[in-house]
Amino acid sequence: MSSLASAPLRNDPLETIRAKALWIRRRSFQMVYEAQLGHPGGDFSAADILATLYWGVLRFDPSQPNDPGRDRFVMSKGHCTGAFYSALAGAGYFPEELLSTYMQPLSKLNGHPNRNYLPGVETNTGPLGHGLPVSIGIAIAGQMDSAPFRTFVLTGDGELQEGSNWEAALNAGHRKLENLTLIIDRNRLQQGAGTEETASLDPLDDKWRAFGWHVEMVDGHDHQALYDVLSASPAGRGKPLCVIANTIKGKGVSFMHDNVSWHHGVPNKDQFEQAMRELV
Ligand SMILES: Cc1ncc(C[n+]2csc(CCOP(=O)(O)OP(=O)(O)O)c2C)c(N)n1
Ligand SMILES: [Mg+2]
Repeated sequence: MSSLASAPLRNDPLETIRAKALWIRRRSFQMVYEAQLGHPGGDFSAADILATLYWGVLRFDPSQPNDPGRDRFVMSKGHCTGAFYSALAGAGYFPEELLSTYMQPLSKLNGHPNRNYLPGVETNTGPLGHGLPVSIGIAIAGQMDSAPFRTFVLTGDGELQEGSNWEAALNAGHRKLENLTLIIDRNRLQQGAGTEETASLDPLDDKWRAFGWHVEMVDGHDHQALYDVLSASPAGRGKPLCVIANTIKGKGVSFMHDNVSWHHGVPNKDQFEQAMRELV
């Protein structure tokens, strides 16, 4: 029997979540600076979501990463490993020192997360459009077992152009997977351009409703709002939950805000130092 099945929410105070979000931004940007590789714009749009999940919402024990009662989190926007690995290390899944090996030859910390290398990674991601289908499989298994765990998945918004998401959306709605929560990092930018000029998604909330989901829209940088919507019990909702988190790509560093060149841009020394001065 899992020790986590009836564990309380992690429920750290809001100040802790804020501090961890800042730490994720600083630590991930250092990783990207040292490796001269990464996706810092999307790391920063997701930092507050990840901090709220790992320090406010998810039930997990990093010393028992395979505990059957754990909540599952799937980082479908798997290119944003700077933020994801920082969150996992900060949450205790592996030593912080490992973060310094980011992208190095033979490192366990590749550009895309690999469940065979790192505890806390539920499934390999990076090729966009797979995290939601896999999460739905996990949620169906939980539903069949009447298991109490919840499954959370974070996708990008550009990622939703992958058709696999919409097949998954149809199935989750049909199966009324109330144990499943999709969070969309709605930063309105993808690689090289805006989502709306590439293949428009709006009205995004209506699309998910039409597929049988309950939809909530929040400010994806407001920890309290994220906490409220993600921690609410799904019991009795009878539908999967889609949280559209409105975010800013590059959030936290002025010259990166909403700037598409920081999708996979990497900082020089001056930019890194300015970012560290701003991220306080
Ligand atoms: C199937 C697939 N096609 C292309 C890519 C290359 N790629 C990596 S990130 C990205 C854009 C993703 O945009 P979005 O989902 O909006 O992510 P975010 O803005 O949060 O970084 C692309 C095209 C990929 N990883 N997988
Ligand atoms: Mg995006």
